[in-house]
Amino acid sequence: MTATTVTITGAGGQIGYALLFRIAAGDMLGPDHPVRLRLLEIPQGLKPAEGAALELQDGAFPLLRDVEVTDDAAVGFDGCNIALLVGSRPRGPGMERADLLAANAGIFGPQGAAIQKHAAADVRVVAVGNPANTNALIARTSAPDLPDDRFTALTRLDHNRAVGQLAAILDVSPGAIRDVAIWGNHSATQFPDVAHATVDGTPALDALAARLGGAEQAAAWVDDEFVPRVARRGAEIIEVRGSSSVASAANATIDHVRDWMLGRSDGWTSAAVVSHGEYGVPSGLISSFPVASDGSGYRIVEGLDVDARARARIDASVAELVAERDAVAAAGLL
Ligand code: NAX
Repeated sequence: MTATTVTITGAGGQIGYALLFRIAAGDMLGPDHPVRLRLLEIPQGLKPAEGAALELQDGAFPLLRDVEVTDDAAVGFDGCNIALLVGSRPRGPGMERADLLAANAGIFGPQGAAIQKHAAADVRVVAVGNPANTNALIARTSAPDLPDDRFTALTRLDHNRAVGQLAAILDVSPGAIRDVAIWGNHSATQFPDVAHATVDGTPALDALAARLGGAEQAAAWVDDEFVPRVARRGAEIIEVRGSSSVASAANATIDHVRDWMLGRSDGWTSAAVVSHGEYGVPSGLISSFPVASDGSGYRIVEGLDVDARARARIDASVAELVAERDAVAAAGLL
């Protein structure tokens, strides 16, 4: 089998370190699928990336064909089939949101252009670095010759967090839960939606009502505990752990790519993909939707009922995405 070339930006960082060994072990593309890794960093990040490359060698992974560390995007994206855009500029003290968007546009714009120029024709891209949806949009806009469906942003961690919370309250395995959805932005405005979710085939809302003593109690738990907890889980992890999510973010990135490349049979998942107007989300925005995959690409699950409360929450998160897009455009960066 031909090796797949996976480029990881920010590979010298924390999520990069958690990703590399799982990719090399075959967790992302399958136990028979050889991989070639390209670790793209900025000059300050080269040493940790080089150290990780030494450790990859020491892992003696049978599937790992080759590892290259570089700070040159032309080399890093050369022949790339899967681009994991993890490296980004974090928010510094006193930094305004507009400054953060601009700093990241300066990263994701050139990377999008380099992907168009140097990557393989079948390249697929996922933005992990925050603000992930808008960073993906910037990369997408900088690669106009590539199709829309090659560009995604990661909301799978939010999706997995939602499944984890449901599994915990219902005391079931996460594997029993299907068809949770994350809508909107990967931010505190996101809408984790259980309206269509099932637990071992039973509607999740019925299972919650049985567990919590009634439909009213179930609705209150969803609105007052579940939605805010999932949306703010990143902050909770920082409070408890003293550092942001790393292994769970790497795990979600692997889930996102595996389902995208290989397909999934057990219901839908969530990913931020380019809208073509589905569910009233403005065309061109990269927003999270429920998505299905047969391995040929992510497809937005259409035709779901969206009630007035869900509509309002989706609209609020999409309004934030529009504001991010407009801020970047106003600065001449889109
Ligand atoms: P780290 O600060 O540990 O690593 C970031 C790495 O990126 C550094 O090694 C840095 O040198 C490198 N880098 C910076 N600019 C670069 C560029 N232009 N080209 C290549 N590399 C570059 O952060 P880490 O904990 O790994 O997090 C990475 C990103 O993931 C952050 O933006 C973070 O906010 C984001 N996250 C996104 C999540 C999601 O669900 N979408 C969840 C986890 C995480 O918060």
